[in-house]
Amino acid sequence: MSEPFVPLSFTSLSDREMLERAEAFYRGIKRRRTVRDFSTRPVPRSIIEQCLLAAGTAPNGANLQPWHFVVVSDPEKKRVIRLEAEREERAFYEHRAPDDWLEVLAPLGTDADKPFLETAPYLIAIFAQAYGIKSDGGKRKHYYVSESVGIATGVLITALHQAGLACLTHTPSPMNFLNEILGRPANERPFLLLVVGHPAEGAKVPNIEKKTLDEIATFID
Ligand code: IYR
Repeated sequence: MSEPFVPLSFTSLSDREMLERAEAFYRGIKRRRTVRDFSTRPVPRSIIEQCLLAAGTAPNGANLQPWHFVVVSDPEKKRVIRLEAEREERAFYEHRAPDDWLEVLAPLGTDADKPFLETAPYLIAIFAQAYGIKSDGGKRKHYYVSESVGIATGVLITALHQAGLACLTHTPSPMNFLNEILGRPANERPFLLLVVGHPAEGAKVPNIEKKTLDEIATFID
């Protein structure tokens, strides 16, 4: 039986070093942009594997790690996903989306056409496990599933950016079609479809701003 507790492996840094690292990280992460135009340039699978390992370190409810990542590079599967996603998106843009939603989407220039679902080398379908399956086939309750999978997804996006890749958080809604296409069980619900690759030559992104620190944070001293 392994020890229930082991010493924490932690490196304490000086205040100056911490600030330098925090600034350097912000300089890097603020260059991340959601990309919608992808190149067909291939990406070695080993890079995706490392980023997924990073995602799998995310803090989560009771360490039950309620996520599953399906990495799709097969062109035929990507084509089927595109067809299904575009069907849902057409319904969204043509009649499901309320006007106020379409209004805030307008500056982003999105529409129902999703060619990137075939162009980009990888689609990572992220599934949230509403409950687990025990070895005897019974259900195991999972805790803080959305929070856990959301955090893991954030780590994955950050890892991909750090590795030099671009991604798009795509949320066709509803996206239950992913369970069937990808053969995932009933305890898993699709959380997000991450489109991953290199940006297309000359790709453009919306000219939008992030909120200031004052707008996003309050300090109570
Ligand atoms: N899922 C649609 C619409 C969409 C919704 C939001 I909120 C966005 O930030 C972007 C798009 C689509 O992918 O086009």
